[in-house]
Amino acid sequence: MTDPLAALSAVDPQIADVIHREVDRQNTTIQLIASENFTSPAVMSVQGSVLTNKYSEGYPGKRYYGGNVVVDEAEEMARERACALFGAEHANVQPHSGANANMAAYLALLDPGDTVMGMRLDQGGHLTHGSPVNFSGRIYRFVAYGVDAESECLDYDEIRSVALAERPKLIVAGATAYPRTIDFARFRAIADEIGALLMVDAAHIAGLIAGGAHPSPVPHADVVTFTTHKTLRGPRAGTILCRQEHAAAIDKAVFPGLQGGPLMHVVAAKAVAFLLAQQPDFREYAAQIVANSRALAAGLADEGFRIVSGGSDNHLMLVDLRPFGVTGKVAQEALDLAGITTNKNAIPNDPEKPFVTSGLRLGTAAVTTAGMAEDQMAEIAALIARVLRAPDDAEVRDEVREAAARLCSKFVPYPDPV
Ligand code: DSN
Repeated sequence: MTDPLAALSAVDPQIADVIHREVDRQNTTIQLIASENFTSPAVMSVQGSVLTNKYSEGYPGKRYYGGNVVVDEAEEMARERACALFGAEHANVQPHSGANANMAAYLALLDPGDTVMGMRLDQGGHLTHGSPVNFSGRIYRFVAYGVDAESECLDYDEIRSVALAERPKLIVAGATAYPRTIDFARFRAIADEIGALLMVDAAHIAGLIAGGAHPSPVPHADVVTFTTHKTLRGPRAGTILCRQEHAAAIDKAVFPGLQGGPLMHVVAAKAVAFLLAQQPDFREYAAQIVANSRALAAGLADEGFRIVSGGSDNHLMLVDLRPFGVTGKVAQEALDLAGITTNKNAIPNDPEKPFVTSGLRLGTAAVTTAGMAEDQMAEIAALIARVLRAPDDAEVRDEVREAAARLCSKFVPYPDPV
């Protein structure tokens, strides 16, 4: 087969080599980062197309440049497919990322200094949900909610108490490290009680929602933001869904409020991802992600790890490493050397610093795309335990790396050159 990077190799062999080696890394090591996935060759071909050349500031039919008649169709398709997939009234498919989508939503709905309620970063939220080092925490007055100390699940009575005391203009639901189902109807009821708007950051679970494996926030939220590259398996980017009453404000916030020209090659790739997520096999995929997450969590619990909140209802779990006497940092580094890619993550009320942590966050979206199922999750749990019982043992790490490569050779995400 011809090497699709042959032209690149002739111009820039160093970057071609980086791509070859990264394909090899993704094909031969186990990918368990909860926010990652293996996007399809179809999506990647659109991202590498001539659509990258087009300047399209504005929206379909109302652009600031000529020559948009063709790409307008791509953005219309992306908008229509996003609305159909999620049952939304309006979609803006231009945000370059999830952070941009959140920034645009705040710009549309809030004034600087307004009070907003979001989930604490160290208990599962996101930087853009009010961290003091992020624009969100600097421009708006964020108040935080977290998880219950005992159950490690969202405590809706406590969330309601904070909302009644603080009267935020906007409540942000959604998380980057929360392993349980989120009750969006409860959030709506709390928002309604104080006359607040409700925004859901569904970045992590967008694919589960599309595939019917997690309840949808769309009927309950004023605005839903998400990324398209996590469980949704599309290009690296963001999207905003909203009720019609917010459509004009959201569109104005994205452009000209926040971004210039949209990345039309990525907008078109989002259209492809939305189409693929409408297919029946995507529902099977979403259900298998959750089945795999439950199986991996159960396998790790059997090995002696403590699983935060006792399990997983979605694509991810948080693993408390303290029973093994290792930190998240040590575990991530040892597993990396053993061919298992993970990220250290704070667990609720973590005594360690954020760069060290006592936990790992593991997700099953990518391994499920590769075709792995429950049996492989049990195998992976055993490999992780083997490494973390002796994180400094190079021989163990080498043996596990070989075992991981053997496992991956049966589930290769990119068997053809990309
Ligand atoms: N970096 C993403 C994640 O890993 O969850 C959030 O932005």
